[in-house]
Parts: sequence; structure tokens; C-alpha cells
Amino acid sequence: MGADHARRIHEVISGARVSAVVDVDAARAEAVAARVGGCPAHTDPAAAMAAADVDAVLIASPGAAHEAALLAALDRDLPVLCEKPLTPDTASALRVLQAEQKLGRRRIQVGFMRRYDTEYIELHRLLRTGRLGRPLLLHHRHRNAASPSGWTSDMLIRDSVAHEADITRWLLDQEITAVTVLRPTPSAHAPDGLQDPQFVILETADGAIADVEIFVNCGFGYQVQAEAVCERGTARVGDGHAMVTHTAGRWGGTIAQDYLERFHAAYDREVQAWVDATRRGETTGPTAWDGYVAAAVCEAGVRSLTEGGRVEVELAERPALYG
Ligand code: ISE
Repeated sequence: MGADHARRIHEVISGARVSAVVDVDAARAEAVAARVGGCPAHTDPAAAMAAADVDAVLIASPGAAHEAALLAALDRDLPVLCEKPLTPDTASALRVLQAEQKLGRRRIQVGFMRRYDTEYIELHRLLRTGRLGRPLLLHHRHRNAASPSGWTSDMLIRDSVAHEADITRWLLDQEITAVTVLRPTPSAHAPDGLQDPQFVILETADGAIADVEIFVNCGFGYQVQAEAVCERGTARVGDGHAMVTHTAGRWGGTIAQDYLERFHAAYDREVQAWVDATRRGETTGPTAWDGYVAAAVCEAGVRSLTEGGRVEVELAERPALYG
């Protein structure tokens, strides 16, 4: 993800350049740096952030490394685009919120890129117009071709369903109040011991229900779809019917193989929006509070997965900084 963002800033984005690359693996940092114009490569995030020509930070390390990097960036009052999850749990997310509040202004944008996908933007707009009436149900499908090695059952919630936690709140403009995770028979193609797929039910404050099929070893490709069922109609996104071919007695199209392909335009838009806002001295997009709430929803989800049953989402009071 980090290498792709570095490429994006180097090749696609205007108004910014990559001035340092950081990775715990020095050789990997150097290889990425060489591909984006030969900037300095570091193994320590704080050392990179101390460089005079670093004006902003994009964090794309694994979630467990986010807190330290976020606190180092806030300490230097640097604007940050932090890939999801903000942090892996609510305790660390709250520490980040506290540090941002101490600064007294927003500095963090969280990388929930679906909010920059044109289809999701269209669905969001449609729901806001009220033309379809009140949304009652949201059906999400979230499929990955194969899970990375070392994936555990809770990661289907924390790393993947985190997106549905955020997009459900954004589409419905309601908080998620409870989570229930059901465990269908695992696919024979999932690694041993991995609970895959899972079926997640999200309840919202105004009584809407969202369900999520999360299936990270579906084998055939990457699919992210959503259908809103409202009082006067339905609206659906993510079918991916960009080009349909008819030949030899069959019709069809291609399926993206990963999120970099499916959401490449959304990532471009997200990073460009971050750079533009940063140059104006602003921070826009999903907030650290949104990152904290997604972590709280996922925490409830992981409890439901491991202990069974319905688990209520517990949220701290929303600080004034986040509106
Ligand atoms: C990954 O980290 C992402 O963020 C992708 O969008 C998601 O589909 C995938 O399941 C996650 O592992």
C-alpha cells in the first residue's frame, strides 16, 4: 500500500512530491525511494519526519505501527493521511484523539477511500436527497480473492469490515449501536482455522440494519458491493459492469483482482484531496473520530465473533473538535 501511494504521489498527484520513504526494512525503503526520484530512505519514522523538507506524512504501515507514527507527526504538527485502521483498538485510538485535541485542530485524515469512490459518492448523494425515502437496510458484500498469509479470523473484522463500519455510518448518517457476527461453515479453500466467510449484522441508532458478507478467500477476485433498500426503492453500487463483451455464445466482463485495482481512482482522488487541503492549511475527509468509531465497532464485532451473540458498541463522548 505504501509503495503504491509513493508511486501515486510521484506519478499522479499534483502539488506534492515524495521527499522521504520509511520502512523497517531498509532495502525495501531504498527500492521504493529509488523508484520515486531517489529521495532519502529511512527506517525510523521520527527521523524522516524531522527532515526540513517533510511537510506532511502519509502512513501506510501495518495498523499496530500507526499510533507511534501518528503521535510523532502530531508532535511536529504535521498533517497526516493515515491508512485505515487508525489504530487497532479503541484505547490507542483514544490516545491519538487526545493528542490531536491537545493540538487544538484537526491534523489527521483517515484513509477510508470508499468515501472517494464515484459510485459510493453517488449513492451517498441519492440517499441525502430523500427521493427513495428512508433507508431501511444496507446489504454489503466484501470479497477478496485470497487472504494474505498469517491472517486470523479477527482480521476479517478489524482489517476488512472496518470499511463497512465506516461506509455504513457515512451513507446512513447514523451511529452503529450493536454488532452480531455469525459464523457459517468455513470454506474448504480458506487456510486451516480461519473463520471465512463471516456474516456481520450492524444495527444503527435509527433502527436500520446493515449486513456484511465478508469472504476473504472467495478465489475469483475482489468485489465490494452495496445495496440500499429504502421505503420507495433500492440503489446498488459496485457491480463493476464497466465493459461487457458478447462473444462465442457467452457474455461477460472482468473482475478486479485486488483493492488497488478496484479502488485506484478513489485512492487518487483521496490523496489529491488530502494534498489540496494540506496546501490550503486545512484537514478534510474522514476524521480521527471516524477512525476511533470504526475501531469501537470492530472491537464489538471481534467480541461477538469470539464470544457469540449481540454486542453493543460503546462510544466515548464525541469531542467538540469533531463537530
Ligand atoms: C485491506 O486492508 C483493505 O483495506 C481492503 O480494502 C479490504 O478489502 C481488504 O479486505 C483488507 O485486507
